[in-house]
Amino acid sequence: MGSAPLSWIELESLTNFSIDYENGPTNAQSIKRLFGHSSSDIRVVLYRDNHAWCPYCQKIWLWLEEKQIPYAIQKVTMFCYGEKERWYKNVVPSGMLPAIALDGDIITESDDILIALEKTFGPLYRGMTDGAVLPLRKLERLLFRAWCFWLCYPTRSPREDNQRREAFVSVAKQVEAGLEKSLGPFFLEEFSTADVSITKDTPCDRTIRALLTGSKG
Ligand SMILES: N[C@@H](CCC(=O)N[C@@H](CS)C(=O)NCC(=O)O)C(=O)O
Repeated sequence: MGSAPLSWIELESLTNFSIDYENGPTNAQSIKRLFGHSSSDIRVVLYRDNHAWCPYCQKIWLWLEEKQIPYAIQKVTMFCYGEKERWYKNVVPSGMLPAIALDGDIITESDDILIALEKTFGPLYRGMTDGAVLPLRKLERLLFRAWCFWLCYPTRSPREDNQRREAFVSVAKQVEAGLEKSLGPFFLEEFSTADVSITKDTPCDRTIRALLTGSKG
């Protein structure tokens, strides 16, 4: 004999969510992160996408979390989900994400944002212009271009498709070799800006699916 599925209210009563959005583990629903500081210590506002998947926003998110810089979050609609909020267009006319307000100054472009944050709060182990980080940032650009060229643009033939796939695999191998060079789990001795930059490219489940199934979906 089957039993009726539980209602949402019944399910909720079985959960014990006591999430500390401000001081607990990172959470995409947070609108303020304090890391034990008080709200008056907040100097940064991060403007990010509602659904927390914009990889460039993730880059800044990760950096702020790793550095434990208190910050506030304002969520913005991406064009693919609907109209961009008018208030955000007043802040950033292009509507592009991410952006930050740092002591009230608006900064866009994820690399420029990280450079500005580093100037104010210091680098995340090794900074954006560090000699060890620069080649890894270049590698990230190659990786991004390779998967995007393979998966975001139509190909004229299976052969061309295969060439792009192989080009991606070749860059992915360079990334793997970069990781293998270090003794630990990060690109350099400690978690750094290099990891933040390259991590931005990893949540691409579409790439993984395409590699595993051979279909671009
Ligand atoms: N070069 C920019 C690229 C940022 C970017 O492409 N952002 C996309 C989201 S991933 C965006 O804002 N698109 C507008 C939208 O979807 O609303 C950066 O590094 O910040």
